[in-house]
Amino acid sequence: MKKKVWFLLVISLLLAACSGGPGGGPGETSTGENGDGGDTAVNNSEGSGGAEGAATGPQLASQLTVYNWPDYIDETLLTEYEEEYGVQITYDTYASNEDLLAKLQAGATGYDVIFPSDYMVSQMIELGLLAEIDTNNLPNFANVSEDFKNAPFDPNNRHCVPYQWGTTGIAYRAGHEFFAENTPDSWAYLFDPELLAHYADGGINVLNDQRELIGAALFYLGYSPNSTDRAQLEEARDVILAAKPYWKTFNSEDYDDALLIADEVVLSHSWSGDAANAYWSTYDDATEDGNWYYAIPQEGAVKWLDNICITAFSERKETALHFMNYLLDAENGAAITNFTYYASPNEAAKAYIEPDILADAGIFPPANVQDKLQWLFELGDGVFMWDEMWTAIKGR
Ligand code: SPD
Repeated sequence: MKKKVWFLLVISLLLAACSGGPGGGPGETSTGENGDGGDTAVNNSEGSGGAEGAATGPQLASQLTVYNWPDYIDETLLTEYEEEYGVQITYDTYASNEDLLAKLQAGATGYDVIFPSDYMVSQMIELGLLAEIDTNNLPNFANVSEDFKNAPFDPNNRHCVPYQWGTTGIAYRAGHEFFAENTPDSWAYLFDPELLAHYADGGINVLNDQRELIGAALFYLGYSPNSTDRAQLEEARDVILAAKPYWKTFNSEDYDDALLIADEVVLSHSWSGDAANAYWSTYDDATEDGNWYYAIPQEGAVKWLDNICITAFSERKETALHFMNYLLDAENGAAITNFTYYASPNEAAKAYIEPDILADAGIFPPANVQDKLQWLFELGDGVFMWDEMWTAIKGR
């Protein structure tokens, strides 16, 4: 199993000589940095990732700004794209869907390609933040599994295409004495103070993500993770506040690194790929085992799909579409999963995904686990109540 190298959270690849980054500060507008007036600025020959203009090749801009979750791409794909197509990529990262939305709403119009999750795609469509696409102009869209096309949050993929999917559960240090006897297969292991007292001194992390953390508390209480019932949300808030003194960190950006540091954390609310990375990064050929395991709680858990989308204000939509098609290439899709340890919705990529990853039930869960999973939906006006609960949780 290939070991991963962890990079800085925010990277900028081959910044244009005078570029100030993604041009995304509040109030800034994208005018095509460095005199790059957007698409049609550069003539490129069409390559394997070509999306349009079969006869003449696509007209690509000289730059593209990409805004993604941390540790969510094999960066060699970015440099290969830059070298092959002469497009310089500025790459930046965000920690949550809500951070992404806040950044765009604050006027960060410099981003071309973004990767929101399911429920956030619906929200962004309603807010007019996403460009429409025509998947007929994406030859590699044919690589995507039918199971992930035409999702309810984006009928007919009119705005986005699937990127990576996964689940949210509990990662735990297998060698810890308490977990030798007890499998944390319930959200109680994150929220019940009596249980927490057994291992809190080893360090517990929760995702710094309001839909995920309040959603987990709602599962624990037997409610829907999409609830907008005030009484249920207040109950979830109180469960979280009672458990909070036992938690060491609220971290969804680089907790995956913390899992690999001795004595840092023994249990973490975790996305499937980060737990799988911890397992495979500590895998010992002699024992044929890793130090971290992953459990999907019996009360149920979230299943999510992150998507590749183009912002409505992008001035390089043709280039963004070309990059989208490049990411949907079968071998490129496999390179992403082989790096991130998240599941790929790219059916054609499976031929190139490492067999250990394909066979890992924590990454590609079997049907009996899938039955326990639920999608998150957009909350409508209920989002204001969730924001209120989150402020109370983070503030106290
Ligand atoms: N390190 C990249 C993690 C991406 C996780 N996206 C999950 C969103 C679930 N709501």
